Amino acid sequence: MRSVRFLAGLIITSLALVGCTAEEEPFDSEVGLQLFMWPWDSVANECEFIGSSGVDWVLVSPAQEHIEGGAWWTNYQPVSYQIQSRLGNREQFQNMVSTCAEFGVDVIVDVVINHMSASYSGVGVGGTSYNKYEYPGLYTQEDFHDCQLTFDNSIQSYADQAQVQTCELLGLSDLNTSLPSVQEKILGLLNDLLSLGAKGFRIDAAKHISPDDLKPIVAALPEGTVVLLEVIRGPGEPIQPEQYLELGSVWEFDYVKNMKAFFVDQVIGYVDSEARFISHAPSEKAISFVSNHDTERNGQAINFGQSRYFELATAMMLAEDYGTPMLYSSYAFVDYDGAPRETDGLVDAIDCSSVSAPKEFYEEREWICQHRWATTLKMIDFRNRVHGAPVAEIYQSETVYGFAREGKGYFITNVSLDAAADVDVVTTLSDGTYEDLFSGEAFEIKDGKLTASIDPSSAIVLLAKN
Ligand code: ARE
Ligand code: CA
Repeated sequence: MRSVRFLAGLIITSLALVGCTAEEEPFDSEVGLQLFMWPWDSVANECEFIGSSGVDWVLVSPAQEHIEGGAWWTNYQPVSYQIQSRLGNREQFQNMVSTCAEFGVDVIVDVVINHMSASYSGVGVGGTSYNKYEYPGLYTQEDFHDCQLTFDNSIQSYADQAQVQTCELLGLSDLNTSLPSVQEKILGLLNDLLSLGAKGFRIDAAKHISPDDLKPIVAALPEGTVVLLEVIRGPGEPIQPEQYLELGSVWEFDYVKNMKAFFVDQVIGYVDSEARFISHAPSEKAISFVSNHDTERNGQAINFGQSRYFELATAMMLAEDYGTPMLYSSYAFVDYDGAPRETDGLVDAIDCSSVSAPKEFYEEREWICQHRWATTLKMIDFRNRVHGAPVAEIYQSETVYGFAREGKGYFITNVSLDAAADVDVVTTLSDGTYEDLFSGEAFEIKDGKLTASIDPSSAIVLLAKN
């Protein structure tokens, strides 16, 4: 019964949000969800649940026709601008977008516009015969950069801006994005996706496209198109996310690293709020996240195998007031290249309906369905309810980090693997009995303070009643 009432509450909350127009509800107050490698039909089926959980937008994997092959990353080697991939065809894409729109969920699509394939020749999944630098009806040799800055034309050093933006990333044929004719073709792809109902884009490898080249493309997009840029912050590099902020929002990769340092390595110093955010992109232009498809494979982030930490970090992200949080939902893998299960070159349908909590072990290719975890759903509700309340009363000691959302809510977590922690902390909440959103246990607030023992690897989250 309780859970039914809880869901009904969520539905009302999200309907209230859906009722707001983009002007009333700034992008920074919304919650996103990356559905990595989800086929269009499965996204469509999941969107009713996603909308009711309070998620406002989903980020889906690249939709362009790509090279054939078993690895997941073939989607990042386009061979044409047809909307035809292992995730579905054009009709399925359009159906996904319109179904999600019914439930108040916008679709943001990952677009690969810095490059085409690295693969030298073949036939794409939509039937296009291609050679590297020759993509029939779209691009030919002179549309590509020939950087001549390295022995193989591939990027060797991230310290050299010209290399990063005009040489080949991982050997991928690099479009000469400074050419108006190339910009026009890219714009053609983007407008096509918008015509199918997409709300905006993740610009893949944006770091590798000069902001000067992106500017005319972004400027030509209709008002209200969401532009999110992948510009990974690398220490000491000449290209930094800040150079792209006039074009849109950026993912803050240092946020991901800090979350891992805190939960996995238990380096508590990093989370100290102000010190941490000073070096981050400004909140209103930043996407905060616990992991994406790259960081979960390269060791920089908490990954699905550390599911309890993933759950706690996601909760902390939703409790904080930095950036636009993006949740992540993915599948288990053993090898870097491992793709989800497929039949005849199409990713199999996903069914998350039985998932409500993290598990300790996942089988290879099993869908994790992180966005279905009950604590995550409760934290989305928490985020909506504390909206606008400043962070206050930051508390930190050894393995514990806690903070209030002034008068509205309180979050505290203990990242220790094996030791409980006793705390006696100011919460800004009024006195009374509160139910912890994480454990369901009752906690007493007396003289504004929470006096409690926090279990290892757990959190206590309290929400003001009004
Ligand atoms: C695959 C193989 C490669 C092979 C290549 C060509 O793995 O071994 O050379 O094919 O045959 C994805 C996969 C890649 C895959 C590629 C093409 O992740 O493994 O290569 O698709 O199929 C940099 C970029 C950043 C990029 C990361 C991966 O700046 O933009 O590298 N991220 C995006 C996507 C990726 C995707 C691509 C771009 C390409 O999210 O999933 O690649 O479309 C420092 C720098 C960062 C740099 C990072 C890693 O931190 O600061 O800027 O990120 O190092 O090098
Ligand atoms: Ca480039």
